[in-house]
Amino acid sequence: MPVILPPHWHNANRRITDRNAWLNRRQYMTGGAAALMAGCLPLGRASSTLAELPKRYPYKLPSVSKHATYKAGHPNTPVLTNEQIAASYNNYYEFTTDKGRVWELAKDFETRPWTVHITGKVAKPLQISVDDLLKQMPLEERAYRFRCVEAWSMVVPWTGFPLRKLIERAQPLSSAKYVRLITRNAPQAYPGVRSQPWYPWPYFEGLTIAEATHDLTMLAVGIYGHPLPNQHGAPLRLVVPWKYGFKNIKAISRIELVEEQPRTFWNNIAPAEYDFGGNVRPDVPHLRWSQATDRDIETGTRRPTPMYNGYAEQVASLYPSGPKAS
Ligand SMILES: Nc1nc2c(c(=O)[nH]1)N[C@H]1C(S)=C(S)[C@@H](COP(=O)(O)O)O[C@H]1N2
Ligand SMILES: [Mo]
Repeated sequence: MPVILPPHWHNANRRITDRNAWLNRRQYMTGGAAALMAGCLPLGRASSTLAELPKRYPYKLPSVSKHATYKAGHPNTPVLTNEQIAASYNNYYEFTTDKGRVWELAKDFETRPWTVHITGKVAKPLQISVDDLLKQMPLEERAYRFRCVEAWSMVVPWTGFPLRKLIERAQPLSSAKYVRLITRNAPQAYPGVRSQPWYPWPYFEGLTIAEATHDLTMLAVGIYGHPLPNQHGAPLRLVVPWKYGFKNIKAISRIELVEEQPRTFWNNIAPAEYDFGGNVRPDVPHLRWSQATDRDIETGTRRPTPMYNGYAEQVASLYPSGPKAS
């Protein structure tokens, strides 16, 4: 599979964490140090299952993170977050609202067979298996800062491809103005769907066609150089780094091109708190907390949240009338 080295602005402004160093740290952690380290993980549990995670991947994705020296890139993506910390602090309400437990509840979620449907205002509706996508799409790795509306953030290397490339294959009609994305409808596989029937499942999100076809917008199939673990949204999830985390829908099974602005899961539930755009705006507080800063999930350090999460240079052109209009 070809690996495309992304432009410098996709990347952290330091070396991506060396994978061997990461593995060595894990080996070291199997001793008495493991218990000590476990206490350091915010909400995470360094149980053997989580520590074993990488060994369970059936195959490897091309990764640049083990050998690439990333050039000085974005000032707001200083350090790559520790993989296990990112893998044990997740929002995925289909499993649970407890961020520290998603990884263990999601362990046995079946992601094969998995078909993605692209329908709606397209000349060529498409049904494609995730395995064919993996074979056919040119995969690349990009380190992005990720910012949840709850004011925490991390920096992780995603493997995937621009959503645009998949949309183009379906040949959108000129009437396609928005893209609607839907998580797999699988109540039997999702304990949180069964225990929280008041939510409008399955999870659904949306973007304008310009946002969906923007170069920064990715469909991710991997993280840290291997396939996505279930808690991160396997087998396929959206990554839009200038928007709040809730826009980054997981376990996508359907992509619809539509004429009208679609509803979204969180906008449906709490329209006063979550708008369709979901753009990172430090100047617009959430009804219940400030968005001016965010907390790095590994270091606990707070940074001032930049406009559009630091991607203003790339995305401001999407919002020519200014952020207020978006
Ligand atoms: N299907 C689905 N996708 C989802 C969510 C969810 O609950 N269900 N949570 C969102 C939120 S609020 C965040 S912050 C991110 C978290 O992604 P991560 O766990 O990979 O860090 O996933 C987003 N995608
Ligand atoms: Mo979030």
